[in-house]
Amino acid sequence: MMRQNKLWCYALLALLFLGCSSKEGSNKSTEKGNVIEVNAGDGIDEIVRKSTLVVPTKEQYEWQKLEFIAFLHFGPNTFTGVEWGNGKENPAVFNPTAFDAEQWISVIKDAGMKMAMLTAKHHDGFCLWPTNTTKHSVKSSPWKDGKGDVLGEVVKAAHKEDIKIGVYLSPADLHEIERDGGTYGNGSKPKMVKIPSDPELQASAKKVFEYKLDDYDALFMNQLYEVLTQYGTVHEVWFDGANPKPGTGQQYNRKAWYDMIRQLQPEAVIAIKGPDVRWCGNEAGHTRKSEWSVLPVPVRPETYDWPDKTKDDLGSRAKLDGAKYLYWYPAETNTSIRHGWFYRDDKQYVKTVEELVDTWYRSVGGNTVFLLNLTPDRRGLIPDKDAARLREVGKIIRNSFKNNIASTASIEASEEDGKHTAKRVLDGDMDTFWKPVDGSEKAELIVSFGEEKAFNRVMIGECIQTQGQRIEKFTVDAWMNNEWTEIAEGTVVGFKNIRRFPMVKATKVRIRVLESRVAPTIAELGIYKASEMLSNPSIVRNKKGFVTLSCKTPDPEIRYTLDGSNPTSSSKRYEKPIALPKGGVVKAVAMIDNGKQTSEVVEARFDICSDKWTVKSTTSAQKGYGGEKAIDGNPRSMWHTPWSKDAPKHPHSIEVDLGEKLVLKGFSYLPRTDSRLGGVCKKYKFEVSSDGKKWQTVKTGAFDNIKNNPVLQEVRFPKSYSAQYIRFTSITNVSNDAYLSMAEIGVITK
Ligand code: FUL
Repeated sequence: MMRQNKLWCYALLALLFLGCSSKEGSNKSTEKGNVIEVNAGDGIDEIVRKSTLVVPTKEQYEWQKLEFIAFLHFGPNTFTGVEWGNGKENPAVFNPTAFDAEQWISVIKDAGMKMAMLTAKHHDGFCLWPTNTTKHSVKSSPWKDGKGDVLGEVVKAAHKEDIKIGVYLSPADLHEIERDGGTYGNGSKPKMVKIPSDPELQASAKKVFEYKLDDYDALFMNQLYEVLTQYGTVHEVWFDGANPKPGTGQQYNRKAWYDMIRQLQPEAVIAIKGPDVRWCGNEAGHTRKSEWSVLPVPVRPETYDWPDKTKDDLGSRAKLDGAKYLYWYPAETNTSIRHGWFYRDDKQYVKTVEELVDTWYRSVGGNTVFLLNLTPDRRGLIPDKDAARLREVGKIIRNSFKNNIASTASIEASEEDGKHTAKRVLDGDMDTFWKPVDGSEKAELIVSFGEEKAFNRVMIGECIQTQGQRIEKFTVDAWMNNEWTEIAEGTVVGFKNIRRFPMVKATKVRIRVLESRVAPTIAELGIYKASEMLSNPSIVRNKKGFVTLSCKTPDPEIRYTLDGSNPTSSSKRYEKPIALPKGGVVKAVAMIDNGKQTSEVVEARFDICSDKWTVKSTTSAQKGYGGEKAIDGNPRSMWHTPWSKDAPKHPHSIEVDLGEKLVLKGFSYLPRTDSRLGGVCKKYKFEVSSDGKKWQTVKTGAFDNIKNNPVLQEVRFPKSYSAQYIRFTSITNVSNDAYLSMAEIGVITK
């Protein structure tokens, strides 16, 4: 009897609970927006449901559709060969000899890029347009007798070709730190300032703004005003978080910047240190396996300061749990075609077509916009080598995606919600979509060709503009030999997810959504036959100085040269490791089909090898991470100082005996190559000695931008030194803590 009573009680409670929750259910808001608040009592299921209500703003969606856009780093650094100028450059250094913005735009267009974003002002403060705010601009340079306007010419050329314009305006301004009476961090009190401040501009202004600004902020906002009012429509404004000289006390009124941009250029997205577009978190072109556009943010976006988001997982269910606000904050993958953001010289590494296409697949096909940096040279042209590669990239991408073999196929779904039929996936319209009923988190689509088709790419896009981002896991299966075989798998989709796999032949393709939020949507599906590229050879040299050439494509013939010329089918055939202890240039090409199909010509430059070198001492080392790892020719191993609690602090030194007297023209430092920043050196001292006792300091300095872009650092001395011993001292690292790490140390003798 007791038991029965208890059961009744439970049943009653359950009914009450169901009643409450269904009542609650009917009250659930379905309002969409680019920010959705999470309520204190919301459980994870409700948060996940809410995350599907988060959609991009119109401007964010228009930006996402651009897919592939160009950065252009150009300025005094192009002529001085540094990554970060110091603000003290003489404007006379800026003097391109054959500047032609139309060449830039034609390369950008041929590469398939849709926007050109110019560094109108980099950290050195030099303005590439004739500003009224400072003398430090093109007006003071000999280029076109001070009458030139880089931004103006880029805009003119871009508009002719229907390329959109973005502007990068560095908030950090070293010229305003360094010049006498400079405004940056001068301690001035913010006061109400009219923008534009110039009376003439005010007289013709459609609107005069007024904000509380200190001296530098006022100057900066006047610069912003000029670029936003004198050059037509701007579609992206890029605010860099980097600052070569932090600690001046300069504060920014970012809210005022954003407010003015919204009013002057309502179509523009505000990127990086801003609310619309997120930095992907690195400058190397690394992409996440799962790139979410819906992220938790801890405060209302209006009060957020947009810190860099570098973690791998930014938006999984685990990250949403406990969120305060859910926000549409899509990622932009930014990386440079060369090592470094500015043109340096002809020896500077230029990424291959293979590398660029691969990054395109991972970024555009991984739910981000690909912002690829181009480096106009001292002539004022995109270097020929880079231009040719970019044009090839455009050709490959266009050819690969010109024919969607699914467009004439038939399609059926495991389930439809009545309105959003499977057919919509193949109607070529990103605004229509297929969707099963809410609650069906798993569902599948089957595309039938009616005959066997060959293909190696599948592209899926969600209808993010109205349905947000929902898919968490899916597979692509092909119907071959009367059964389904899984040919690819993926995690999140968002605007676009492209899967690459070896060519298959099948009559049907199945997309199985295995996990999703509420219910998946698919706006478009594309199936393509892309021509496969022959892999480029890789060129690796060991400590002993032997160079090995290899290729991922099976059984290619590899031909190479050592005299700097481009290898052809009659060049020397690679058979065994090549001895190159003194260094040199190796150029190689892979060929199949008797030379009918060839890879790109790739090249590697080596200096003297470390075979004769020995480490004399290091100030300290973690067990297993000794100094010898810094000269072992293996970029994956490293010297690392101890990471115990009471670890020795900076400075840290390594002394190397080169085993012979050499004429040294410089040195190189390769930071750790595992994508981590622990112990990466920032400030250094480099000394040489002929006997290992008496030392001479030949260079002290800092590796500019190494934190964001930890690639090989090559430092040339103003003159040569003859020495047998070298000592490298790390004075600080990028995080200002105790550690130092070093993948390789090298010398420059060429
Ligand atoms: C970084 C800057 O410091 C680099 O010089 C470059 O402009 C890159 C895009 O952003 O933070």
